[in-house]
Amino acid sequence: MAKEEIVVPVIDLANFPAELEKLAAASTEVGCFQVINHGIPVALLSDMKETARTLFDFPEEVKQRNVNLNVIDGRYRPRNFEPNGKYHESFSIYDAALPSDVLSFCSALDVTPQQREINEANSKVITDYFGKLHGLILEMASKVVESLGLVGRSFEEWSCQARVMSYKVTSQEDIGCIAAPLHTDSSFLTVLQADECVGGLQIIDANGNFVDVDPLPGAIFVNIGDMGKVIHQFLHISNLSISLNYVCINLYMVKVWSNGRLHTVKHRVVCKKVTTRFSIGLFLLAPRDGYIGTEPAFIDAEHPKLYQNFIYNEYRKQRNKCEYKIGDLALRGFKADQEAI
Ligand SMILES: O=C(O)CCC(=O)C(=O)O
Repeated sequence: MAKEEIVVPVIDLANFPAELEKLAAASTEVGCFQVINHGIPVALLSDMKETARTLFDFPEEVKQRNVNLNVIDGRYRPRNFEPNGKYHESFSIYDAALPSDVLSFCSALDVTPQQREINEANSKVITDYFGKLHGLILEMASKVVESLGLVGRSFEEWSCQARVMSYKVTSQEDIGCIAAPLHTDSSFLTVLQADECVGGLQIIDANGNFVDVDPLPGAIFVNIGDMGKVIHQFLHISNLSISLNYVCINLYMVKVWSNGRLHTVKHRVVCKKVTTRFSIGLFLLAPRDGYIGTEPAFIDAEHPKLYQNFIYNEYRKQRNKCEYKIGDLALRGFKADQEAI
């Protein structure tokens, strides 16, 4: 495929079920897509970006108060936190699916009366925003699974981590440098408001080429993460073992039966402009009890279990030990034919 071709599909959320087949192709072959008509008001997207700007302007000691102890990497990361992290700074909210946790994130940053005043306005935007983004991630996860033939699956009980990110590029010499190294996400699914004014997000396409994701104004970028790879296995569906909507079987079973698997996309961020770039991501991580497993109903002789059941945080620990945050490396120790690490 030539580099000029559009490789990141656009999914119109107002056009379902007609888009299901396109969604299946995007999720199994490309591993990402941009979603339009997602229902999050454009004004809220730009308010959230402005709010992000004010959060990063807070003094360092205030930003350091952002700590979530119950998830690995659940805290504010200053620039240079990681060896390649010269440009990158981020806040974390866990569990951003819960309005109470989102509010705790906001109040943790109230230190001075002035910050409290700023945060009152910020809190409203942040809680509205993550309420809507959570609704979208649930809808997209269900639709991705439905596109492969499994109808009515809910991800309501899954925890989510949010990251509010900034990449500060101050010199022309930095253009072309890596702002976030190549990685896969530790989530099942990620929804991301990328900075449409700056760009810089790149994915690896089927031919191993880096391709720019040019954000469409107002669109949300969605990508499949490592847990999608593990859980894809429950999508190898036996028509004997579950009851499926018959229309879905007809339309999508061929894909599921032949080479149906979610594709975990590798991506990175490069410096494009001398400015500060903001992006906001929500990561659908794992069921709240922390266990990731393959549903027994979907394992059969032709589709043996690829991964052991494991605890999500154990996988995150392994991932942190890997020099490159690429899922295949972190998941090695969880293959079904191996002893757990
Ligand atoms: O900032 C971006 O556009 C991408 C962020 C990213 O790759 C991530 O959070 O996994």
